[in-house]
Amino acid sequence: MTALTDMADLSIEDGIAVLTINNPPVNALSQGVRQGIKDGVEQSLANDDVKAMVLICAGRTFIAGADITEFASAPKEPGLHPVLELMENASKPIIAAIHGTALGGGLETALVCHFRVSDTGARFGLPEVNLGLLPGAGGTQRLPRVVGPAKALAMMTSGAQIGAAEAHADGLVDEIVEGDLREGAISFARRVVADNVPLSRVRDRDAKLAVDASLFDDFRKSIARKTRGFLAPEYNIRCIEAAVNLPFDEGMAVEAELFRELMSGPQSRAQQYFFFAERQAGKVPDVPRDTPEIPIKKVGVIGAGTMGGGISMNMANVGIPVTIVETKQDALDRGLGIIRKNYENTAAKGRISQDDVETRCGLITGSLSVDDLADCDLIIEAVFENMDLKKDIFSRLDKIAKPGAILASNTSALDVNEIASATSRPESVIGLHFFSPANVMKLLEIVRGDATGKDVIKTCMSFAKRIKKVAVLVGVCPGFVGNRILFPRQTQANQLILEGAMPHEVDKVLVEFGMPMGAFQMSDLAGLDIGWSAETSKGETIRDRLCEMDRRGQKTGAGFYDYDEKRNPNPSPVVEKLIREFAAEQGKTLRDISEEEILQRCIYPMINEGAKILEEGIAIRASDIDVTWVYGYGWPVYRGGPMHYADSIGLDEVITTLRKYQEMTGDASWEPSPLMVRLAQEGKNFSSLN
Ligand code: 3H9
Repeated sequence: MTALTDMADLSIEDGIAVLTINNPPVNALSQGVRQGIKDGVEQSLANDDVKAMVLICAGRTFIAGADITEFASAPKEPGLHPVLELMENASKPIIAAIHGTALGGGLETALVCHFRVSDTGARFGLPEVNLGLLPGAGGTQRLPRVVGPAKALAMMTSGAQIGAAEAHADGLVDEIVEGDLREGAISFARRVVADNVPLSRVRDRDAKLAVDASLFDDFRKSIARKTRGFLAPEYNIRCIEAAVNLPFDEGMAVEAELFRELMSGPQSRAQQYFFFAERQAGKVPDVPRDTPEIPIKKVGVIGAGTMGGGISMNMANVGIPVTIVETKQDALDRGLGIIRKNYENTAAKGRISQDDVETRCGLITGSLSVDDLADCDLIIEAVFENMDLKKDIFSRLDKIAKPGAILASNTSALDVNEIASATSRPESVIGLHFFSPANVMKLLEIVRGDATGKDVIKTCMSFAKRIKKVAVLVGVCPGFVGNRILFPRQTQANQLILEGAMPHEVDKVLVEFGMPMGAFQMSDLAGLDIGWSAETSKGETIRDRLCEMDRRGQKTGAGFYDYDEKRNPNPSPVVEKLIREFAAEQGKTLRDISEEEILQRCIYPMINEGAKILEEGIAIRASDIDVTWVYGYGWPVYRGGPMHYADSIGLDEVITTLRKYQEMTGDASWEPSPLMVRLAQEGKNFSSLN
């Protein structure tokens, strides 16, 4: 065996050159890999003993793409394009042997090979769109030639992968190897040589490119809602159009041009940043990787309401038995009924089978007694936000839970330390804040109390992955990271409507910024009567008055908006009149407020709050705040998150704007956080803290 570089080696076995890539963890196409492939192919071509080449990877996967860490620096030779050209035009057959995932530049490398074999578990995809990019090494031109433009559109605009069987049926994989992949690939190569199989280049295949003229526009319409605001999906579509309408080399030129444009733009910068932010969030500096974990085999959930039900579905979805406890039989029946209905709806859409519905429902047991949770390894309390009630539940859990069981609260804002004080084992207590709907939203805010054990933290971080959530570890403060940042935005939105902007005008700005809904749509969805009571209401705020009019949000068909039968919000003349009268009572004169002011007044206080959270050590790093807001509240990932957004504007600019509004409103809460001021003075940004 000859080492080509420190990431690739070559061995020749009876006329077959085996080029092995070894660049853990995911065999990304780093400089040493590109160099290794180039040298390996050149040496094999020059060696008369070699009749064919196999390209294979060591470790857990085939090449998972370009090395994203190299994107920020100047390109290093050799570039990927000349290496792929060398391979595609080689006079001897090259066979890609694929296991794990062939993604992005990895799949593009496989597509210039003359043949592809894989093991049964291999997966294939072009996920560049998730980095705000498109496949820039010929993938946009080659994949449609193999799987057809319709499937290429679906794969490239979503980043979705296909499995080995589907890839084989599509002709992307020539043979699936049941046994040892290396042996199978070598024997495939020998057959190619023995049978003198002609070398086919994907670039020369045109048979699948004939499509209906309407394909592209229909497809655009079908993804418009999901991809609103994103540039990359449209750019991927344009490349596939070029593959269909132009000769190969001209299609490649379109790909190169659009790739360059995306790569140098802010969306891709934000999405690449976010890729690493998400992975960083899983790392807790003072909880080492080898910290022992508590095995979680059975989970208990207290409360069968919307949150408790959604939380329980997460467990059942991955095969973990769960017991839900309620106080009354009818509430329990209602909760279990809703869970079944949710699963039935998913099955009706074809996303799971009827058997899955039964299996999952079968994993969920209802009970009216907390005592039934005595054998659970993790118990999650999901009752309403009342400290006395929560403390009472935790003191009861303390008496019945087995030693070492994790006692978690799904509180969205209350003090986890105070909850823990109701037990004799605060080291076992932690916050697990799920976001509604809990079976859908990806974020899990894990709240670490002063006494929470490291094994409990480690277990919960791993458990989050098991139930397919992205976990962010935060400290205790009112609202933790997510809701604490939401509060000042809602405060400003409520101020703005007393100064002249109507709710739908505020919401329009936030939605155009990329949020899934505006501040008032969110309030209406949550219910305006949370924390409101008819007995004590004094009509002191717009919200009080709306609730007094029984406009309590979507559930009553009216709140800040009027809702039609399909729950579409419409600006309400009643609310507009109410706002005008209320402002007049308060002696306020309404004025025209620009969209720029609405945006800055809603978003900049969030940035400032994020800075305070960092200063207090409530979040470990700025990027954790961004992960929280992208996965918990739908902040547009193409803007990276509030802290990345601040960095992209520049902290000096953010501070100047905060001071401008401080002066205008006379409100001290606009005072820029000392941390942000210090960073700006040092010429640094939030990302320097990551
Ligand atoms: C591209 O190919 C452009 C070309 O079209 C054009 C070129 C001209 N680079 O996710 P994990 C790291 S764009 C560098 O936790 P898993 C990751 O940061 C690329 N590093 O593991 C992490 O590091 P750490 C298109 C990478 O098993 C570690 O590997 N390809 C890359 O859950 C483990 O990652 C993609 O977008 C990379 N490409 O999932 C695929 N990929 O341990 C991106 C990963 O220090 N990757 N790392 O935190 C993935 O989707 C997943 O990582 C994968 C494994 C499914 C492969």
